[in-house]
Amino acid sequence: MGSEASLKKNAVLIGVFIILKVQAAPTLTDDEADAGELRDDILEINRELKHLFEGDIAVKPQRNAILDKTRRWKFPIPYILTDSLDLNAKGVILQAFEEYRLRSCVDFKPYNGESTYISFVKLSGCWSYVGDDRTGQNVSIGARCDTKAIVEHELLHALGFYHEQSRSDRDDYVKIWWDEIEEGKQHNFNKYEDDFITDLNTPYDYESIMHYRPLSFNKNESIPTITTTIPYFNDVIGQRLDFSEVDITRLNRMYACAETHTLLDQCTFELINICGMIQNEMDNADWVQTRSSPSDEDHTLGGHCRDSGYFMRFDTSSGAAGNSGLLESRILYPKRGEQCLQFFYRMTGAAGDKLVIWIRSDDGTGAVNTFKKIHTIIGEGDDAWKIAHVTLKTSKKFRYLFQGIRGSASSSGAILIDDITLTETVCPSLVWQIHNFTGLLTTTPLGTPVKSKCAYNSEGYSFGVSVYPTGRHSDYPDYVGIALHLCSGENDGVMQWPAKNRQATIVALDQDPDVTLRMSSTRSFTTGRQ
Ligand SMILES: *[C@@H]1O[C@H](CO)[C@@H](O)[C@H](O)[C@H]1NC(C)=O
Ligand SMILES: *[C@@H]1O[C@H](CO)[C@@H](O)[C@H](O)[C@H]1NC(C)=O
Ligand SMILES: *[C@@H]1O[C@H](CO)[C@@H](O)[C@H](O)[C@H]1NC(C)=O
Ligand SMILES: [Ca+2]
Ligand SMILES: [Ca+2]
Ligand SMILES: [Zn+2]
Repeated sequence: MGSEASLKKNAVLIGVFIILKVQAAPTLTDDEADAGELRDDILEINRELKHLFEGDIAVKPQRNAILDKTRRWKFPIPYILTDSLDLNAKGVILQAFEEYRLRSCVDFKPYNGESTYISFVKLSGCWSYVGDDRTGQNVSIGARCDTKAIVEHELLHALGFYHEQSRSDRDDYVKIWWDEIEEGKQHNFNKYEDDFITDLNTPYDYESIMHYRPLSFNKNESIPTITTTIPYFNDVIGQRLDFSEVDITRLNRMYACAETHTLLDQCTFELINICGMIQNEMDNADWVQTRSSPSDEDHTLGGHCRDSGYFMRFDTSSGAAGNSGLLESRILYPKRGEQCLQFFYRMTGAAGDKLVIWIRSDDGTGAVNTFKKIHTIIGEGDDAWKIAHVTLKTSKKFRYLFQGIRGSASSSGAILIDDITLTETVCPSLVWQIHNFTGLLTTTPLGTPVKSKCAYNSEGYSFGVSVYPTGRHSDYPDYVGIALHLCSGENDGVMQWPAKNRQATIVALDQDPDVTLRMSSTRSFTTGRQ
């Protein structure tokens, strides 16, 4: 996907989906949530620190990290989360590890006496060394550095990467305004020649999580020190959502990654082999790979391209009530005991058509034959593309299955599925899809929330999310506000109050069908300590 397209898609979808993952329990009502991109970036946080190079690199680079193979890590990398860290920092470090495991072969494990390791400490600012020092090294996650994206950035330094604008060919892509740089800070804009670093045969990447922002080390708070040759990217450089596509390509090239740790399967149904899925032959109907039409658009392309975009369709307009068709995935081999199956579906028939998710797993003899019903979705007759997250818990080889069932003899439509992702990660506790967000933006006054339904986290606390489409304060009119609140739930008499030391993570989900390319906006916070 072109970088411009992917960022546009991302921007359009922020606020459309709110996924809330409460690993323990939610915060109290009206806690001031983090102000999104208003948050300072690494360089502002590190402003007073004198011992750093390029803003957040701990030692002046004298040896080349990116070309010197002795400075590459062996996986898994042993890590220590020291007691100095804030609770929220510990949580986001673990989340950053999971993003690496989803997209690459990089892996981490708790330290157990190894000679080389990463120790996460809360010192002043956010910084790292470049490459493996082979003696054990610190990564600082100081005050205000506790976001997933900042941890991802510092870990890319530790893995051997410099900032994007220090590439040897950077002058073809960005202009450095030397006169606008604060006195004595010019060395932060050094570039390295190609005998020192390699671009791993990738183009200059304005979207990189390793790029400076326009106002880095500036004298005058409104005048940039770095601007882009293609003006569009002035608003893009310095993004701190997640890895870019090129960041991932480079990481996987440098470490010769052949596979990722937690991605089991994904399918957009664009190819005729339908990702190796098969039709069950014991039932009385089949799913059909179907091309988008103006009346039935697929989810991947959303009807933007003619004669392309495919999805799977189960017809519910004919046959007897109860007719069913099973679509089965290929055989998959899980490594963890828990998976999250995410997919988009649309039910255009009468209310009552059913979409049932099954797994079929190893029966003990090596044959994948033991069926287990996991989740049933009943059509509401409302015709919209919806997202589903279904938790599977299997540690044996298995297939996942979609069963379409015609609900009644009067049904007249179809069940469609598209953009499936199966990862060995934990599903969010609450997923909220806000339809027609554009409409809400025009009709909701400032300071007015839209509220989600309440949901339970894994412990039993009940909570919900409020979204302020036009913001919470007139000071920040261009921002969407998001807040978490507790709901009264059936476990209230049993739960402990107040709910302290819990972390909540709110994600505005990028819907790129390739989960490894998603650049969602993510914020985490923890409830107060005693
Ligand atoms: C890491 O930081 C700790 C705490 O400041 C310090 O005692 C230790 O020497 C540092 N280790 C290295 C390798 O710099
Ligand atoms: C910053 O730049 C603006 C616009 O050129 C100018 O009006 C202002 O005086 C400058 N501020 C400082 C502190 O130099
Ligand atoms: C979205 O909401 C606006 C304002 O309420 C309304 O005018 C518009 O028709 C809605 N669009 C869709 C597709 O529902
Ligand atoms: Ca598709
Ligand atoms: Ca069949
Ligand atoms: Zn950096």
